[in-house]
Amino acid sequence: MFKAYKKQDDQNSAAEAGRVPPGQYVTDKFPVLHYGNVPSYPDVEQNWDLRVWGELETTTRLSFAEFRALPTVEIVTDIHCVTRWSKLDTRWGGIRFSDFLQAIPALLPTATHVIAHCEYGFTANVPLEVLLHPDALLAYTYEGEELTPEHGYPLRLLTPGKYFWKSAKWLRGLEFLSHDKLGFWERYGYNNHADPWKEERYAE
Ligand SMILES: Nc1nc2c(c(=O)[nH]1)N[C@H]1C(S)=C(S)[C@@H](COP(=O)(O)O)O[C@H]1N2
Ligand SMILES: [Mo]
Repeated sequence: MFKAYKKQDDQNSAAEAGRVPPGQYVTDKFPVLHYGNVPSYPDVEQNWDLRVWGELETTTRLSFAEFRALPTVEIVTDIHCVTRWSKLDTRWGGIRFSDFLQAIPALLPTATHVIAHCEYGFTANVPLEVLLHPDALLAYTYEGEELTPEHGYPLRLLTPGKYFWKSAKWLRGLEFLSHDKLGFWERYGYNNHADPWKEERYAE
């Protein structure tokens, strides 16, 4: 065990020191990881929308065109998968989550958590405060290009400071809750807090 960690540490260049959480190694590849199939959208304008419901004044639904008309930003961040690969300086574009909140009906003061609902019933739970970080995006470009189908086209969540499983691909809905509720991987034994710096990989 100790030797394996030591070896990985040696592989990381000095420039990366302090940017790679414990037990992670850096890769230049962009692995694809998910449960189940990759959805396809032959006519995305017709076959895709984003629903928003729960602890807010009214439920709403944005069409593809309405969603893509919202103002966008680009951010550069490091991503850390619980299976131990990390990728540094990844560039993502999309709508900042906090800007998105300005474009939808007002949240109720009771809202504390968000469930990302994805194609085929996949879910991920995230505290609202994590999504108020400026790096939290509803992302649809990667390195300046539209997301590829396997990386989440037409929309994924980007959840800063958490293992990458909370960055839910193929997002179709956001549910605001007044309490926490476990998502898909969290129910399968992943740690609900998912902080890579604390190695919160699995539930106790
Ligand atoms: N809808 C959906 N999103 C998902 C997953 C999934 O199974 N379904 N897996 C998560 C996991 S475990 C990881 S590591 C990342 C991987 O994203 P990538 O394939 O773009 O590298 O997606 C996350 N988002
Ligand atoms: Mo993952």
